[in-house]
Amino acid sequence: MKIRSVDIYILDLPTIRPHQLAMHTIVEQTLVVACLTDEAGNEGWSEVATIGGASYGESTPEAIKVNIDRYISPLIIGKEPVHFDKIMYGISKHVRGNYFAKSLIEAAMVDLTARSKEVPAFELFGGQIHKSLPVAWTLASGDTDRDIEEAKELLHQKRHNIFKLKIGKGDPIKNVEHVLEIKKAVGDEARLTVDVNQAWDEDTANACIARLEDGGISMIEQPLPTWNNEGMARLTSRFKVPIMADESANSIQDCFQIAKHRAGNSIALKVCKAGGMTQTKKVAAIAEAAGIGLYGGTMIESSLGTAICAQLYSTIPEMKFGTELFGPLLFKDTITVNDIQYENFEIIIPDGVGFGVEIDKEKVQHYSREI
Ligand code: MUC
Ligand code: MG
Repeated sequence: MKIRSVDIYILDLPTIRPHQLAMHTIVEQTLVVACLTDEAGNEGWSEVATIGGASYGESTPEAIKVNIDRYISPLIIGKEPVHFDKIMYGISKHVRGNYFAKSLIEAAMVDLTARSKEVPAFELFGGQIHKSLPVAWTLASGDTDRDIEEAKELLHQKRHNIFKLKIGKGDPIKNVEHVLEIKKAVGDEARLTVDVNQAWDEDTANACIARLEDGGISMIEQPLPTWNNEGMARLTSRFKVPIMADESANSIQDCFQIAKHRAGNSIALKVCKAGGMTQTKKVAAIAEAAGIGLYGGTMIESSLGTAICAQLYSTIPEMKFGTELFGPLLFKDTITVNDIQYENFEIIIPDGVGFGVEIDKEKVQHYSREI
């Protein structure tokens, strides 16, 4: 059944507490949601999330919407969504970059297709391998005592035993002390990682990672700016603690270069960064071939975006570092009728038809805003 229309919504969804990253503090997360309708009136829905307008990455919510409305929609109207890979190849010939926009459109075609076949979307990606995956929580309240309290409570609830600490804002030495204080408080009960979000130069990274490694921190995510693959390679060979590429690992070509130059020995997958589910599977193949460990990353999507990532990650054989698909738990509200389930430190992969979550159209309207 051919695609008849494409509707793109920008939503601001409030968080349960401020979420502080090196470059931006999230109090309202901006989501972009797509609805594709076919000629029979069937719908396919998808979501991507963005962080801090243009401060995290190049894809802003407004650019995603405008570029889809103007340049991508005309390339998919009248096409059969079941040909999503062929259609995306066609789009790549006319639209450069714009990975988040491409990811949003591909996922909506996947949802439409899976629903028409009455199967979960992971059936279109070779089948589900994992029924659940480990899930980290990000401690990012901006306050050490509050982070410790949060970690202890979540351990007690058996919701998370892997914590990622957002650092990189302010004095690097204070950042390290903050991390080590939390590590001391939670001890061996939890695994702690840090995400610097590109905030350090190489000298700072060398000094800080040495102390973090000694302190038992188990992963260092994107310590250097995206342009500094050579620096990332030097850190990777110097330290035993895994160095993870996140913002520097977007397209399949980026990931190939990272693998080739060992500019990181682990990669944070994010469906939106790679330009869609199909491309993310290709990133996973590059990593598998190069012996690079994979992590199921998030841009802090709500339930729909999280279901898309969860279903895709569930088809990848080796998710060495687990996932951080905690997004829905950071929001005050949801845009789907059913919630993602978390149990015993893991996310349960939704396995209903499509992405396994049903959109709540009233909520989409309620949280929508104009450009
Ligand atoms: C990022 O940089 O990884 C993921 C978890 C979180 O707290 O922020 C995001 C973005
Ligand atoms: Mg990151």
